Amino acid sequence: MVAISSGASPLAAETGDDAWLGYTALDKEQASIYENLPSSVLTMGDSPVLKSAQQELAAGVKKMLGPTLHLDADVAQPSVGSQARHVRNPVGDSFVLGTLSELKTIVPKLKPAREPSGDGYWLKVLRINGHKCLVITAATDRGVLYGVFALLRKIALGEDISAVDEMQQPSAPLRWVDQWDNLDGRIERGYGGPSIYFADGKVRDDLGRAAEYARLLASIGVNGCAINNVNADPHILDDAFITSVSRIANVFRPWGVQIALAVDLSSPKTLGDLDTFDPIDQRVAAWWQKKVDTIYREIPDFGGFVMKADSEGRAGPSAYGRTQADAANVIARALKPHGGVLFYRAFVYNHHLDWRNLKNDRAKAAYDIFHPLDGSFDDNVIIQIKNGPIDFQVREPVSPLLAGLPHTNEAVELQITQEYTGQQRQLCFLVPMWAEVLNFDMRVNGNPSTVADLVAGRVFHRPAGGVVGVANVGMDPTWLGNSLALANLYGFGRLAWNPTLSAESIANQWTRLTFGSDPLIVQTITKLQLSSWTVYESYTGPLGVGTLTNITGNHYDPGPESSERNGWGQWHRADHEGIGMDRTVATGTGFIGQYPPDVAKIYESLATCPDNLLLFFHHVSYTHMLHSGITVIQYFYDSHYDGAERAHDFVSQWMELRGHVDQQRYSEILAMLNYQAGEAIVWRDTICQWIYELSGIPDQKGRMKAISGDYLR
Ligand code: GCW
Repeated sequence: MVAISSGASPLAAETGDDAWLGYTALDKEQASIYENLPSSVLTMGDSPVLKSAQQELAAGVKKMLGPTLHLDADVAQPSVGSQARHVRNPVGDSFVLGTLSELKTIVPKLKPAREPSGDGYWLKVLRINGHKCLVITAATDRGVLYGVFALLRKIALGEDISAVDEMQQPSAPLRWVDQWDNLDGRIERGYGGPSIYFADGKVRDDLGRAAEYARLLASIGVNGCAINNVNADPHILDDAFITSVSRIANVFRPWGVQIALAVDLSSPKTLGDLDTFDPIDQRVAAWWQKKVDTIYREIPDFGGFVMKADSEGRAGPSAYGRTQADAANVIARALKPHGGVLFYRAFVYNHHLDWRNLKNDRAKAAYDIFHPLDGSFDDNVIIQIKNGPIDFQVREPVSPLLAGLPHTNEAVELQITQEYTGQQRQLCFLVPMWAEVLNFDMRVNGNPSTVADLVAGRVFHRPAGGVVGVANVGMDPTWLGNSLALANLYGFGRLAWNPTLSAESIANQWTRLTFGSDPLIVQTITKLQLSSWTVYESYTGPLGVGTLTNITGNHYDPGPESSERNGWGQWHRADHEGIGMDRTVATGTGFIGQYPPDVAKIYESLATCPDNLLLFFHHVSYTHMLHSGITVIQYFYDSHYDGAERAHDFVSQWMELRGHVDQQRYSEILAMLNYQAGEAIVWRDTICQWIYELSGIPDQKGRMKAISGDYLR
């Protein structure tokens, strides 16, 4: 039985390093339901992952409840042969940590209703040798570690675990994050400080922060991390560099997070001494094999590679007239004997499209290129598909390619770093968007088939697949640049594990784990987070218009004309008559025809296309009437004014928390929200003025006069 003590003041300064793993001490009343928890831990095995599990459990219980758990190393046991270091039976009430096969050595009759497999775990209260035990078991040590984090989360959230019996299986086997870190320490589209891995072209000497990151990732069930930019520097594969990368793998290993590298297809030529990188050349295949063998000698549990080819200036198989499958397979075959996988990105498109041709459409590229290759990728290739057909805009439909690869493994790529959604200088909680994406029903063959089911391989019975998030955390104490943005990383992992969780429950949990359970804090932050995506959308890109940001520059400020008259293909086609891209089959680019028929039917017709994606799929006049009963142009004005007002309101909501949240986070977030309120006005005025000048139709409510006076007549 544990003796409960209690603790820390909720107003103590917080830097944010611990993120949602602060394990704030529970107050006496909250802690009282845990009085009967066991006071020792029996760990069945001594792998690094199990050791992390044991230490995490002990640290979490101590911080939240007070007592120090006795670890089994403290319990004297007679030693027998190779089992010398293992305690084989609980000697009192215990937490028992171990795989199911280990557990069965002491509880042979154990028969769970359903056995956990892969990374799944089982939390169960059991009598073993007459002792009450709280068992945390799984098929693998990693599953046990996930079970420990789940149990600690339950305690932090005040859930009763006295008779716990919970089996959890992750939705998809691969739940990875990508980091776009350059070897010089800068991070492409990173807004949380410099790289935690690299500085000045080398792996950092001090990898303490990387180890902390691995712990955070493990706590949300993320099992892989590609550590460098997909715009890959070939030097990542220098033999000497691989040796230093193995130090990163060493700090990740205890947390069950496999590391992976993004690689450049031209490496055999640019780094090696071949005169070609033609994927079907035998010398090229041999080069990759030798390189991969070297990596596995240094990093036996290496996860694999991520590849961006023929995209935004990257080398690709097109240089030799080969296909994306040729490129993927030559590398996948080198990884295969070692159990590695290749995430091959579907973000392949021509960024020199002729904008004058109204039939051209960047959104079509991924499907046009990859769908015909379906079935020709090896089974350790996973096609990594951005959630939308363009590029992480504030609102896009789901990429049709997700339903277009029945014979190929696939993963959906989400963007945690807020490249187009405020760059962590504005609040934009993306979990509601991702929940929509993962639960979107593609109606493959007219049957229910959500994106979550597709990427997990449940629809087409594929062996591998998953969810990837571009995280881009950095050295900033808050990891992502502001402490509220971290809810996106937390939510990513939770949704990747279980896509049926609601955005609300995730926001609520994250807030309690990060800021404690003061009801005012929980209510206020949850509400702010949940409204932030649609608020951001309303003043930066309503009605599915796509990006109105400065697309050729910082991807942040308003710059609606920068999308047009260039080859990047992020067109909104706004002119004096109307706005939107006609992507219909009937009169437009035909993009809609890439969806399964049930979905295509909804988008093709103006009568059924949802308002929030109208301009993504249709070019309409400014006076087109929305389902909501107002015109497109008036919606633009209303949405921008309403959005700016709601962003302003974030400030007053936050100010309710003065004296409740520690001063440091209070002031930092207040400053951010104040700034956001100003930015929202800049957006509102820029976009309203732009669209007014284009359309010549004034705001019915006359609001723009107040800003711009006679200039707008
Ligand atoms: O969104 C775009 C970004 C690039 C990025 C690219 C990609 C890493 O602006 O910075 O490159 O997508 O996803 O490859």
